[in-house]
Amino acid sequence: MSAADVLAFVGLGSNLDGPAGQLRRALLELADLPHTRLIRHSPLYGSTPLGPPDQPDYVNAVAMLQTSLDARSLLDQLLAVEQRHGRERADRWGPRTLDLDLLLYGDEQIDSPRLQVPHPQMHRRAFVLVPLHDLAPDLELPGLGPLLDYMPDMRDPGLWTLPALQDD
Ligand code: ROI
Repeated sequence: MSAADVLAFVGLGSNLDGPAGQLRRALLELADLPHTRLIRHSPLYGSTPLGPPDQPDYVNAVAMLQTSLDARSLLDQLLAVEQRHGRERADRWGPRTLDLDLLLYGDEQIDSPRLQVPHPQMHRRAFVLVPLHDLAPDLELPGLGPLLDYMPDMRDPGLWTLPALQDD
């Protein structure tokens, strides 16, 4: 990792059009981004929807990237991947084919209209916290403190693991 490289974490979510396949293809596309390496990703998890309950369950995961892109360029790349998966940003809380959230970008705190890092809701969402913990249990969330302080009650996290090579 060169001095210019940053570790970034991306949350993936889908609940439409073969969610597990959407995530697997998205992971391949993340591995292919310019100036970026996919270091590893969490298992895929099933999760109950946060928001309106009258939508399908989600599949969620988190990816760890090493990148020399700046945060905004990385965000642009993530939006382009979403677009290729037919993402329409219609309903803020509605179902989606692919959602890619830039969760963390090194130890930076960014608060601009287009980009907030750490992602403002991440520390409240089991479907982000649990896969992030799989990748980096000792992580510090910039401005928030240790990831471990936010881990959900694992007796009922609304989250379950999916078989590694499950077909949709
Ligand atoms: N709920 C779950 N379980 N997983 C998501 O990725 C997800 N994404 C969303 C909302 C609608 C908030 N609910 C979600 O954007």
